[in-house]
Amino acid sequence: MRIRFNHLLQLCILTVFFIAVALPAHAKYEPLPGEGKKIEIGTEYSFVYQFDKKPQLGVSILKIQVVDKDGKQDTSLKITGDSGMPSMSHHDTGEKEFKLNKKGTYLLPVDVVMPGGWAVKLVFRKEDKVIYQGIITFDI
Ligand SMILES: [Cu+2]
Repeated sequence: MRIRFNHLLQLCILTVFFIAVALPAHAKYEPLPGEGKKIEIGTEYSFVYQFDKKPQLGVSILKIQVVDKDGKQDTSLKITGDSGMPSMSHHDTGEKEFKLNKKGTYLLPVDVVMPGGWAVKLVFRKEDKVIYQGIITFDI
């Protein structure tokens, strides 16, 4: 009896440990408000995002515009997006870099290959240092 109880206790401690480790890693991605809403990155930058059309099956383009604290457009950041279905890992694209167009808008194609819940995890870097992480979720 005593050994079983100890095992149970160990299992509990392990479970609590894994939850404590796993949750903050997940929570690092701030859930983003809707399209077109201004999102602050610290005090230096802010951005808005928008899809070229309401996301549907097929490729949608995710567009991001960054401005500095004076409201001037900024293209010095590196942005990556990892799109996939949180409920299944086999669609995950891994971190793909947004491409800048001539107008200084960051663009990333998001390929929605099946109906369900989708997420795009965004990472913003300034000189290779991560300054912001956010997640966009939507249902098709
Ligand atoms: Cu799927």
